Amino acid sequence: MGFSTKNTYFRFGPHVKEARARHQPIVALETVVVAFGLPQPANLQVAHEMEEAVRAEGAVPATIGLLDGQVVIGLTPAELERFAGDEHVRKVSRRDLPIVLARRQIGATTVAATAWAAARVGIRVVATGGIGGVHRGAPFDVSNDLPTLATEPVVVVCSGAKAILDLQATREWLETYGVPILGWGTETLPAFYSASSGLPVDARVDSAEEIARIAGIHWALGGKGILVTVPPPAPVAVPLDRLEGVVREALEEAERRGIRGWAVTPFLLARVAERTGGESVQVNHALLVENARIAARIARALEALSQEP
Ligand code: PSU
Ligand code: MN
Repeated sequence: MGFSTKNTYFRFGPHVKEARARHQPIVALETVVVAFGLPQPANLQVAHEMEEAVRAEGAVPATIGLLDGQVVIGLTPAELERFAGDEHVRKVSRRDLPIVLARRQIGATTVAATAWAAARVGIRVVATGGIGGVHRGAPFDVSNDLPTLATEPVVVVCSGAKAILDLQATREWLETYGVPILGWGTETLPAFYSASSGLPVDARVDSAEEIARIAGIHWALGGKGILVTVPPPAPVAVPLDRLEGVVREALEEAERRGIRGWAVTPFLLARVAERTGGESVQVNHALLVENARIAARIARALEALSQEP
């Protein structure tokens, strides 16, 4: 027997099926942030608000997750709810895909697994909060989000990499693998909770149309991922040094408790949320919705560009 490449491993939600038939712009959204990145009940609320933000900009949201042995592209509201409160949900990065599919478990997709799935079905834009990256003090711990950006032709809209990471090393990694980093109305890389890390982006961009043009050329030249970084909304953003103490304490605690692998990021986010009395959750919430909105505008601009003669 051969291993068939005929794809029975994907299933489209009804709204995404319709959007594809009508050539409407689509934005892929991840589910790890719902299952592991935010506390209840904010998680489900944010997931809905992200979908609404995409719709308000004239695009269609495709929230992605694994159910019953398939990658679902466009979870229904009832399906999405399962990701917000089921203790059996697994965090799925690319290495976990075949395992969770074979076992027909419920799996929330990271940025890596979401971007990978999006690329398989021709969706070119993904929105998230902060991507994974190179961990501080553990340069061998590199999120699969980075190599996925190096191999999949997608625009990932985020507020930089999470502040718990080594941002300079993350930036260098992306440079090595040819991933352009664009700043939405900014010259410097945002730092998730904060407007700026002080590190430069590769180019400041001020419109979705310009991003679409850059992406179109990148792909025509054989390039793959592009990172669009959006500063967190000003009213909720916190100064860079404000949360640094809390982040350091959380990192030390993770080390002391021997937290490793996939569990590191959810642990750190939860600790920072606790120690800031929910302030970090408020910023995370606002930036996720904003990033979804901008991703929708980029998806629309890409769709318009693809229709040019
Ligand atoms: N953005 C957020 N919160 C999150 C994430 C992104 O605002 O929790 C998730 C994404 O799914 C991303 C993952 O892929 O964190 C990174 O995890 P790791 O460092 O284990 O690769
Ligand atoms: Mn890791």
